[in-house]
Amino acid sequence: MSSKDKNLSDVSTDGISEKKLRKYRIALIKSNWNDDITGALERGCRDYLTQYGANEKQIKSFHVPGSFELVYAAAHLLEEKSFDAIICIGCIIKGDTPHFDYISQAVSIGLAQLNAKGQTPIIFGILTTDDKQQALDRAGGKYGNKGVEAAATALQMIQFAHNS
Ligand code: DLZ
Repeated sequence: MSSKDKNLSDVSTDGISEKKLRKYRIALIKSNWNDDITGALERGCRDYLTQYGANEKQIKSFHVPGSFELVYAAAHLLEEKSFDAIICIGCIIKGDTPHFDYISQAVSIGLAQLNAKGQTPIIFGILTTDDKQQALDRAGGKYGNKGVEAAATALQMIQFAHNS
């Protein structure tokens, strides 16, 4: 997770050549809730993958209404077995009700359960923040872009899945 102290965007992707990368298909599921933030995360994610050598056809985007729906969408795509990594992008911001806790818990547990199947790497590109400013800081602001980190993590996990 992007934070004051840690950033995964420089995660090592050594060993995954452009030629190798061309074989892989990546699903990018974006939640439309807090769209200004998730749009920036999605762009960061896509830009990183294309800069790394993936072409547009290899990255398939899907949009869902809110982060809660990411679990269903990821489970659905997992069943299809046509992707080498599934990146989930969302932004859950604390409000006046306990909604934040229910949604963030459901999403993190749901995605972790799918990931634990060991079938396809599921990448957790979801910001869970106290306020909008913290989200902006991590969506291309002073703490980088969590979407970029999600993309770098996906490449590393694809490499892991295919070399282990
Ligand atoms: C309802 C809701 C609320 C209050 N807050 C957020 C949020 O901060 N981030 C987010 O991604 N989604 C939120 N949602 C929507 C839920 O994720 C979900 O889409 C609805 O409860 C319908 O299932």
